[in-house]
Amino acid sequence: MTDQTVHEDPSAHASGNAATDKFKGESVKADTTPERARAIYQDVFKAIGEITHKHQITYDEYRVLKNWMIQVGEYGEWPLWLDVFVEHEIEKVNYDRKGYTGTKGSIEGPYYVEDAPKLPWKCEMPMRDKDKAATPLIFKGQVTDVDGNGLSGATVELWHADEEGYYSQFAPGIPEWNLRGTIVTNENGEYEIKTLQPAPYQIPTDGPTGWFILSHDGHPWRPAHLHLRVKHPGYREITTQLYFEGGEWTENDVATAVKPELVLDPKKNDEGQNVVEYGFKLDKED
Ligand code: MBD
Ligand code: FE
Repeated sequence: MTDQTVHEDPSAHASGNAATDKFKGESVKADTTPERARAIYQDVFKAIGEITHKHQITYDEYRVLKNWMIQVGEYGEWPLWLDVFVEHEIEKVNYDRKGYTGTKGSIEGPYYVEDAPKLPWKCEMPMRDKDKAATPLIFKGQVTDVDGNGLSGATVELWHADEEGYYSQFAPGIPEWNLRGTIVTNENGEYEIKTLQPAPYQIPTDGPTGWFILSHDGHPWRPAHLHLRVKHPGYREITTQLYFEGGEWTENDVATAVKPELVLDPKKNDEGQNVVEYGFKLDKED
C-alpha cells in the first residue's frame, strides 16, 4: 500500500481527533452537588468492585485496561466510544420520560456540528456529484405540536454520512457542509428534502474503539441512519435519528440507538427515487 492511499482514508486517528477537537469547543458544566457526586461515585466503585471479584480480574487484564484507556485518549476516541456505548442510556433517562407524547429521541453521536447553512422548506442537501450518483431519498413531512397543528418556521437540522459512511468535517476531502443543513419549515410546518439514501456506518476498526469491539467478537456497524434535531421556540427540541426498515444492522445496532418508532419504510417512485414521509411532533416546553 502506498502512502497516499493511507492518507486518503479517514483513519480512526483523524476522525477521533476531529470529534474530540469539536467537543472541546463546547461549554461543559453540570450543577452536580457534592452529595450527588458522592452518591454516584460510590455506586460506580461498588459496581467496579463487584465486577472485579466476580470475574477475578487479573493484573494483566488491569494493565491492558490502563493501556487501552490511554490509547482512547491519544486517538481522540472518547467521544466516539462514549456515544456508542453509553449515550443511549443517558438519552433514555433524560428524554423518554412519562408524560411526553412527541416524537422519540435518539442519541446525538459524535458528528453533529451546529450552524449548518439554512435551507428553504423544499430543498436539496449540499452534495457532490458522487453523492448524486447514489439512490436519491426524498424525505418529506410536517413539524407539528402534539395536537397536529403545523409549526411554521421550525428548524429541522439534518446531518448524515455519505454512501461510503463518511461525515463531512470528520473525514478528509469532503466539502465542509456536505450533507448538512438547517431546513426551515413553511407556513404549514412542512419540509421536503432531497438527499441521498445513506449507507451503514462502520466504526473505525483501526483505533481503540474498534479494538474494544473486536476483543469481544462484536461487530462495528451502525445501521444506515439520518440524524435530526428539530426546534421551535416554546417547544422541547428533539435530537433523534431515523433508520430504514429491513436495513442491515437495523435490528443489531452497535450503539443500541434504534427505536421501533424511528424506522422508515421508503417506497420507490417512478424515477427510482426513495420517497418517505415522516413527521415530527413536538411537546410543549415544561
Ligand atoms: C455515528 O455515525 C453515530 O451516529 C454514532 C452514535 C456513533 C458513531 C458514529
Ligand atoms: Fe451517525
